[in-house]
Amino acid sequence: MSPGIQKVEALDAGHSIRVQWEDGRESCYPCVWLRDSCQCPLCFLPSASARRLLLQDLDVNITAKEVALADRKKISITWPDGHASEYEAEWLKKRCFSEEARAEMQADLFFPECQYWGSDLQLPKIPFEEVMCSDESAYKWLCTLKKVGIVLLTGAATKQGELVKLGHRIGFLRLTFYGPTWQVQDKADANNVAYTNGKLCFHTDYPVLHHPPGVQFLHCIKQTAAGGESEVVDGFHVCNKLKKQNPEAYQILSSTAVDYTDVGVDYCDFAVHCKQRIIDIDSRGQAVRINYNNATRDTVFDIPAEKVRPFYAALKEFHDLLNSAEHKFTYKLKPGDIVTFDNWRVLHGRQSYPSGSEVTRHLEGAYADWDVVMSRLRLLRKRVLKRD
Ligand code: OGA
Ligand code: NM2
Ligand code: ZN
Ligand code: ZN
Repeated sequence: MSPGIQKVEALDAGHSIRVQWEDGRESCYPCVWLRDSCQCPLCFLPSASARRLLLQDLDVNITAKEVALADRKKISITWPDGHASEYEAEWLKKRCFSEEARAEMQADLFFPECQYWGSDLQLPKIPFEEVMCSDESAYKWLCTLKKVGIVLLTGAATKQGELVKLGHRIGFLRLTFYGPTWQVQDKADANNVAYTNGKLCFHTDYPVLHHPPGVQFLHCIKQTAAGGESEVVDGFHVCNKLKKQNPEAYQILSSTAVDYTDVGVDYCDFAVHCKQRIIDIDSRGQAVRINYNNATRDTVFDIPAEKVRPFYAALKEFHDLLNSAEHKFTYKLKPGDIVTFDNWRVLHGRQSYPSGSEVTRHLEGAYADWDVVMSRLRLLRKRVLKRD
């Protein structure tokens, strides 16, 4: 419950409204935003929770003609053309423009909490069946996936189809050229290095797509006796380390556009090309997405020759930090395990394993987009914590 409103007044020649709350705090709202955010049925379509008002009908220099307070829980504004708007205290409080209030709202929307880890990772585990039938467990799963970047679901059936069920649990899976789900096995004439028995160095999947899959699922159906161990590393944690230890390498990797390529046939034929910075950063220089798969990094390299060697030196620094004993966590999937991880943050790899005439190792894989996963996470929180 938000505090009631003590007083409301126009400010700044009618361009802003100041609200004084019962707890002594105050908030200021620009009139152009208030008019744009009118919740009346002409300006807002509640069934879509969307604005009906057209920007062409918004006067960006608008001022309030009259401001009134109704029973401390609501303010009303009359605009120069006679249009009237009402805003509830609670609605206004959430949208306060103060730095603290905005930070609180953003945290609520985007779950920014982040726990970095290294070789000391305590791999979070939840039974698959619980995630499938309990909202509390599904909420815990997705909260932890967002915060830690990796969660192991245990006890799934050892046959194909479990990831399709998991996809239905969140909403839907991400289709790619490798199919709705895909089979990681040692295959003849493999159309991807993942489909061999070879070692896979730390990578993120599918940097050749402009919007790489945000979340990855790998379901172990069969596991080889020798080799085939999994490795993971917290890419964001390593990026922080690299930035401190070698700012120049960090600068190069976060600014150089690397060419990626993937050409072949699977779900359908494909010829995919893309440019990505290996470390995508936000406006504060913080890593927000790692785009790195050495196998699909193109031999075409669109930078001046003199920048090539410094680039490789920077990449090697990153590679060495990723692979340091301090940072990497090694484990081995058991049949029935499903590892779920943040493919924008966590780099993964596997040890090689012996090849043979029979299939000794089989993982089913699938992708989901963060938008879909975050959507489910918000809905589960609302239900589990009984809040809006
Ligand atoms: C992949 C992959 C890991 C494994 O298929 O992209 O990383 O353990 N597989 O086989
Ligand atoms: N697979 C596992 O970037 C990549 O090529 C990742 C994708 C083949 C679907 C591998
Ligand atoms: Zn209106
Ligand atoms: Zn992979």
